[in-house]
Amino acid sequence: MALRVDVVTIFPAYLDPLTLSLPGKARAAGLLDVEVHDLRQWTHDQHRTVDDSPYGGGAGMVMKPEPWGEALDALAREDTVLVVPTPSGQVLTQSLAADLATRQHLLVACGRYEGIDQRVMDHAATRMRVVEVSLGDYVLNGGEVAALAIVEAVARLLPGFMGNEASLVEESHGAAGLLEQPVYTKPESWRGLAVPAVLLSGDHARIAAWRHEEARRRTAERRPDLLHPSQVDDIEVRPAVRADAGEILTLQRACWVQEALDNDMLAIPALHESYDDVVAWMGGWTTLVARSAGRLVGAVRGRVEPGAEGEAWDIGRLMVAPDLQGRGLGRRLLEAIEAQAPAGATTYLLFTGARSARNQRMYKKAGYSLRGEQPGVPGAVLLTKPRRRR
Ligand code: JD8
Repeated sequence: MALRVDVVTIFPAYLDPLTLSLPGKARAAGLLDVEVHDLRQWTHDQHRTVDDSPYGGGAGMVMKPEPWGEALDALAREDTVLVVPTPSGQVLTQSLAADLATRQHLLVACGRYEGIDQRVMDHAATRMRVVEVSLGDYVLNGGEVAALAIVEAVARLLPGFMGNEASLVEESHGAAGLLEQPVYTKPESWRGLAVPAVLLSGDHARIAAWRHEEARRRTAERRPDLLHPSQVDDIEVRPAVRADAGEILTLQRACWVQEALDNDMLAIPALHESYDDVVAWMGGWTTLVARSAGRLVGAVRGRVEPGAEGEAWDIGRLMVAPDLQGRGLGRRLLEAIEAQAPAGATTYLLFTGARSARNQRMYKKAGYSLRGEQPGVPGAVLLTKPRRRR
């Protein structure tokens, strides 16, 4: 079902770009149906008047309610969302665009002068959802530019439009909420400037880790407001040392209580290990820890799976402090331990609770596939991922 968008303005030609490129393609693909209306068709005087002086005095003119009232009467439907660009609105975000992209009918009211008489929005709110939106903290002369941005931001999120929805996930403000990492294309060297070598390595795990780190670093530099404390620069991922053992034990107990309860597996080994047990296994595994502001907030281990001809990199004990879960640190640690795999490793494998839905979702997003019961660990499932090379 196409998204219907009606735009009302006193400058219809301003919206001509909606017939071009992206919105144009969405219209051609039957995903978007846009119509632009001249507000003056709902005036009845010789001068087709749409504005008058502001009550209470002051500079400029205000848009009259009557033409807008008639326009909304003519265009509104049962499922209409009235979108009103205004510098005093909520700032347009990817999540608002995604919300609007789920709607059936958007009616975009482009104001001019000092704005639209407030009673138009107040009256509309008695019969439809009204969303007052701002493009950002700067002043434009009208709502048309914002209308163009809103329709483009929404149109490209329409199911089936982008062709590969995957790219929507990776982009700025996408699921990870980070800015984009720098991008490069041929030639490998330009005016003495080279492409980062990792991008030519064919090692997809290292490339993914580099891109995530670049996206996170750029976001921390340019838009720290987009980052959750867990993503702020001060999180350092480094090889574990003996002195980390006590905190690893504490984190392990904290993380595996939830895992054991979720999977009714109170016998789970990680929950019953002692400090000495942790010290012991740190000697046999490559172990990474994440520290923030002097606190151990995450850890993970990896080793060559015994008996798999050195081809399997066994990943385990991926832990993120409960208060910091769900913010990408787990994914960051997973990419970091994957990058530690020796050259001969061709597969990553790990297991998690059969009922640990969130863990499994994260692993699948990272490219892992479910492989069924984990041998020898009832209630756990095995997941594997091929180590992709060019
Ligand atoms: C709608 C009239 C002009 C605004 C007096 C200048 C959005 N991010 C944004 N900045 N400005 C707008 C915007 C400006 C508009 C209208 C949107 C209708 N004006 C007015 C108040 C001050 N003039 C916007 N979205």
